[in-house]
Amino acid sequence: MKKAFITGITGQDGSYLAEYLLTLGYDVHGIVRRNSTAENQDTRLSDITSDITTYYGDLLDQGGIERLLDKIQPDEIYNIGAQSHVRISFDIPQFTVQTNAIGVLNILEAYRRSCPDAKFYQASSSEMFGNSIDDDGFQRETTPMTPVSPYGCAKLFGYSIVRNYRRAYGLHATNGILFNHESPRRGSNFVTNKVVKTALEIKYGLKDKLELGNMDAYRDWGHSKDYVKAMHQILNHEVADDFVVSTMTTHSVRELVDYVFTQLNLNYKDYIIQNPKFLRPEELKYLKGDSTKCREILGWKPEYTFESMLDEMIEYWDDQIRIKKMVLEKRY
Ligand code: NAP
Ligand code: G4F
Repeated sequence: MKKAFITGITGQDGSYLAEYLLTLGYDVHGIVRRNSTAENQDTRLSDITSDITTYYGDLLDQGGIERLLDKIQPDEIYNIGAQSHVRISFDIPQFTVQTNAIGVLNILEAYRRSCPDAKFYQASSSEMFGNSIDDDGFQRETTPMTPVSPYGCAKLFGYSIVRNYRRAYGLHATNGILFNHESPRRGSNFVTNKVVKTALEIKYGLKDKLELGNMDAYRDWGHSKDYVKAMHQILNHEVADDFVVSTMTTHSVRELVDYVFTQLNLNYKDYIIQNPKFLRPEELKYLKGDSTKCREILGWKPEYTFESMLDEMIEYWDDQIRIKKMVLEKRY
């Protein structure tokens, strides 16, 4: 039985990855950060808590991570934990850099010293490209990286130090350069889940407006369930390498909003308010990833489309908001 160690197991990707690895017969271990309220600790893991082993841990605590890797001796390490919100990285830049840059170095050092025969995956991001685009309108593995946020700068350090450790120490250390990916488990302060959830609240009369920032940014949006399969394939490729993972399509935030509201028979123009609070000091304007390398070498391709991913989120939030409305009506 192969052993996997996952940081960020309580998040969107970490929880889907844990479920996916269980279906492949893995023994899954992961770290959970100590939270002052236990109820907020592992809500996304509720279906699999008895099938996995979790430990308290934090990427900022290098000694703790090293002791765990020493004890578990995993075959595969997935470093998915991060402060993952780009706009919030402007509010808490030092914490973001500590976790997303120094945290990567912490776990790489622990890996190098405790279990150097394991394979390592680093959750790198299309945010590292910043506003750099190739002439054909895509970003790919060779596109220059010029990040435009503390988050992107920190992720670029993480990506670079993984490549450095691969070459310097011969470690099987890989990077997945993932473009945006979503699901019902997405945090509701990211734009997809915020739009879908608020549109349903409007439909059920619980809210009357949706406040957004820049609606003219473009993103290449896929589904997290497809992307965690790519993580497993990248780590298990015989040569440690870096791969872009994307749908190769792009949509604006406005198109996203229009699609969701139209599915609910609403006109988004009646409900949107632009609030500067949600703008970023510097914005990444356009993302469209070329994942040819990942498709040709690993045989990966996404099953979800932009529309089917959003339809699943709409269905999920429709159930949640309907229940919330019933509970509120019963209470008062
Ligand atoms: P997410 O839902 O925000 O999950 C992030 C996870 O990291 C959570 O479990 C969080 O735990 C944990 N974490 C935060 N700070 C930590 C620390 N100091 N030590 C240990 N764990 C910590 O993010 P996601 O969407 O699943 O993304 C997973 C990874 O992929 C992240 O590294 C993200 O930057 C990267 N990425 C995401 C996308 C995307 O579109 N989703 C695209 C490219 C790259 P708490 O709940 O305790 O905070
Ligand atoms: O959903 P977002 O916050 O995702 P963003 O900034 O693209 O970052 C996500 O994808 C990265 C990969 O490229 C990951 F590395 C990162 O961890 C994260 O998962 O924002 C998407 C777009 C942005 O252009 C933003 O300015 O939506 C725009 N937007 C407009 N109004 C908004 C809002 N974003 C948020 N979160 N909230 C708004 O009200």
